[in-house]
Amino acid sequence: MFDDDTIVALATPTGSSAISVIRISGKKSISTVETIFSSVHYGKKLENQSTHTIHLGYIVDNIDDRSDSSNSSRRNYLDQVLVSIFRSPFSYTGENMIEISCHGSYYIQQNILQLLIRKGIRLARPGEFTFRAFLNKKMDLSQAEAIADLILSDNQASHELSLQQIKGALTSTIKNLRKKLLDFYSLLELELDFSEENVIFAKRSDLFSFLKDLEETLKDLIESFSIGNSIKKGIYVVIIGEPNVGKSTLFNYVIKESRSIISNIEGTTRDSIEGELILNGIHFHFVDTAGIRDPKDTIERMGVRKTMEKIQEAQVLLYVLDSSKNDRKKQKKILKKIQIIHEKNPLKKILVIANKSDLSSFKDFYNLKSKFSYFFEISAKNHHGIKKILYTLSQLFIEKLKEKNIIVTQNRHYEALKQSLKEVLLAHDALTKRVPEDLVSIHIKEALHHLGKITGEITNEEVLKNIFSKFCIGK
Ligand SMILES: Nc1nc2c(ncn2[C@@H]2O[C@H](COP(=O)(O)OP(=O)(O)O)[C@@H](O)[C@H]2O)c(=O)[nH]1
Ligand SMILES: [Mg+2]
Repeated sequence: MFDDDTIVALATPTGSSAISVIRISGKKSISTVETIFSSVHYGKKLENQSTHTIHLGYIVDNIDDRSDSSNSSRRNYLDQVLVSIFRSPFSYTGENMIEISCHGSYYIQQNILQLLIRKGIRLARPGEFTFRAFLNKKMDLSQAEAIADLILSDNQASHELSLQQIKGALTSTIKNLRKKLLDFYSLLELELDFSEENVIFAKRSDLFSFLKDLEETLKDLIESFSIGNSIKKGIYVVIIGEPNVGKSTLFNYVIKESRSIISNIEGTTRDSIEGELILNGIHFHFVDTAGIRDPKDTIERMGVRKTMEKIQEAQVLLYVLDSSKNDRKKQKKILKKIQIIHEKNPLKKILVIANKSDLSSFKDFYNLKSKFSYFFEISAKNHHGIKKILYTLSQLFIEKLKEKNIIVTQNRHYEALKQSLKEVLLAHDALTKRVPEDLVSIHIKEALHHLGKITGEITNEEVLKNIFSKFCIGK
């Protein structure tokens, strides 16, 4: 991974398009492109051009004897192109870079690439441009990872999250945390230095509040991962309830397709079916399930088991009930069921949906209403009241997004933060037990180490390989 070859890759997709961009980075970028480029201004040399300039000309095969005009028939004009020059350190990678914008044909793309390879440039490995940017301190590791995410993001919310990380919001938060930890560390060291003289630099209570403050910040970041991660991957909304209450009708309307079979025969939906929806820029996966009742046969039993699995995956549960069919006894039963689900899954939001409002005359049913923070009365069949549910869904997450200044989206960062918090808690504990200061500072050192992994100040080749292999070639 660590060489100084000059590298090339197609930065745009292979195949037909209006234009394609070929990227070259490394010491020999400009001199090599010079040998295959012929400017429209006769005699203009790329080597003499300054950074951030664009030049029109032709990519020409075999022009070593360009001065010999009688031999011009030997020139093989491949394409008319624009060549952009970025000189070190003012480029994406920090090295000398060239971008050739050619016409987007497979033939042209491949021929220019091969021409450059024949001239001694090698094909870039996945993520190698960004890796070099990281090595040349153009960005830290968390920013590089965000670039991979940005390319993959397919909705507004995850796009915003990656952009925020590229701009360095996480970097500066981590830097701040490290600074706090270092301050704390120096306080401890000072106390150690002067321990003989019995001088106290920091009151115990100050040290404790310092640690508490750190813990809070770390916890906040760790907590943000659950929202960050679900926004990145999409939020699972699982529709559950007894058979025949209208789950599939609601599902189909929400995802605007008739994918689920609707019928009044109980137990029709035996497998779970998924559909996608983007609400206010947030990606939701809706899952229609078999419903939960005592299954009548093996296939239905499998369906019910699958429903239970889907509940585990969900961030949100839509519990649908048939409001036209509820007597007091049934209400109690349902209430109990929801409570059990809630106890088992305290972190999941449960939206209770009373369907078939067009039929229900049994208003007594609204006893239930006061018991839930999210209760909706709808008619899935008449499309009545569904907008409100969707609005609430998107608000639930938009609000969370707004609450947090900074949101952690990478598993790697999440793990490092958790390990860091663990060490801070151990330090706290050690301080409480009045163990010698140098034992406290061991934990602080460890906490610093784990934070350093996020930004790449502390890293190993294995981790780097893993991160950059996820990129596409050309990035
Ligand atoms: N009157 C009325 N019938 C509905 C409504 N929603 C669904 N249904 C009917 O209830 C039956 C069961 O619906 P379905 O969506 O298959 O229920 P599921 O078993 O929970 O998936 C079908 O005959 C639907 O047409 C509604 O809002 N009002
Ligand atoms: Mg169904």
